[in-house]
Amino acid sequence: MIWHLLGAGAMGSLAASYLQSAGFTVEALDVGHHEPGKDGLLRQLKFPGDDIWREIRLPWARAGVIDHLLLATKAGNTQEALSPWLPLLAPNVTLVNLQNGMGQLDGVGLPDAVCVVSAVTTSAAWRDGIRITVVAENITVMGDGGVSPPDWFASLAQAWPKLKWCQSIRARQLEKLAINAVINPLTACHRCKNGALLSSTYQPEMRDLSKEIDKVLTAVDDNWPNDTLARATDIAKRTAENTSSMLADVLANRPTEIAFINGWLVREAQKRGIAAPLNAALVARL
Ligand code: KPL
Repeated sequence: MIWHLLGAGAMGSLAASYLQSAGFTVEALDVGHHEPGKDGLLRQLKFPGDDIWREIRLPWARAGVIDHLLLATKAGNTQEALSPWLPLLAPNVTLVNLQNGMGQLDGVGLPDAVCVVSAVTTSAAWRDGIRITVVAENITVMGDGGVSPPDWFASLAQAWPKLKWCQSIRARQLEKLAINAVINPLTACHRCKNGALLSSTYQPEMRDLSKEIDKVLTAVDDNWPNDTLARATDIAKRTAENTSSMLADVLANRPTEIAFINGWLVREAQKRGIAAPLNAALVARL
């Protein structure tokens, strides 16, 4: 089985290393920024507690049908990155979506029989050139709405720490979205590491934003647990030393994923006639 990787950033490369450790072949799809003179991509990863860099090589994909795709581009690049590969996707391609945010696959032109497996992780890693520092290997859940996982999942779960199959994946996606909607924009606005949000300076802002997110998500999902502040606080603690992906984007002058995180919440709020001024302000600012 060949897995194709679209988006070899921090999380995509980390997932590729787990796939390789599980014995799968991983080939990279070019996203248009070909690293010159190379027949593939080189990545070096440092895991928590390690002081060595582990090297992985991802050859460029050979021509052929793509039947297993790991999508890990920035949410805003989804359409542009996927478009050239759409004609090569098998009608029943399995697409594991490891992106932040919601709504980015809407209308991109995937085959009708695509099986989308959503992956939700609170692991944290950041990339500097070819080097990826893995800050925390936390729980990752995957699911496609079905009770039992596909065949490949058991081998992957041997290599991917704390990977679980989850039937109620939509609830997990909303929980992750809520966490990202607090940590990412606040760290990006204040240019601080995730753990700094725990200081008393940022607590009132974190609390008010979490409350507004709970209000919107309660309208989206009757079973929303209303615990955004507690969850965001827990993840800020567990990933204290990480630079959030949104702050990394701001520092590198890249577009942020705000439209697919807080922007998604603002759109859901608008559909239901709910005010979400704090989220709207963050979208406007970032
Ligand atoms: O997902 C993240 C991100 O930065 O995008 C968290 C979990 C907040 C880790 O930084």
